[in-house]
Amino acid sequence: MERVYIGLGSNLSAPDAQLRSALQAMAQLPGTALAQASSFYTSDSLLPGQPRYTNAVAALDTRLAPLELLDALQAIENDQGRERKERWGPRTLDLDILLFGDQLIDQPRLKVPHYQMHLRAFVLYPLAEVAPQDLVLADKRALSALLAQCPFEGLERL
Ligand code: PH2
Ligand code: MG
Ligand code: MG
Repeated sequence: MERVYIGLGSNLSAPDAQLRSALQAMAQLPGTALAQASSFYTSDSLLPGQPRYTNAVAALDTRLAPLELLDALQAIENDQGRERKERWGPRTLDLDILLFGDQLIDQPRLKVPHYQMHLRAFVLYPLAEVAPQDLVLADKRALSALLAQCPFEGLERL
């Protein structure tokens, strides 16, 4: 059993409802329990000209292997109407594996910890709600140190 943190994001088709559906779908995955979900936060898209995002982070306990979980999350994205056109395009649902226990994963389909999580307030602040205060990432960075370098600026907690 591994404790896994998932970043949820949506900026199309009623984002808050998309995140609620995704939380329910993740809770029903085989060998997986939803331990906790953060508050929802809104922020501008990193790419200008797109609708605002709603983001959250979920803590899961799972017996799935990393690539099995990735497949399951992509199936949920697809079920909720995700269209994969341009990279970073607007999306009904984005589910990113942020952390997978204390595993460092470097595979073509999956890199963990998520490569840009340290730059993203919309990941770090909801993660801090559901993770232990003294969380250290598999690459030895402390969550508290990442938060200290990432201003809350631009985030609105719902
Ligand atoms: N995701 C992106 C691009 N830009 N901006 C916000 N605020 N939240 C996101 O989740 C997000 C984004 C691509 O994954
Ligand atoms: Mg993604
Ligand atoms: Mg993403």
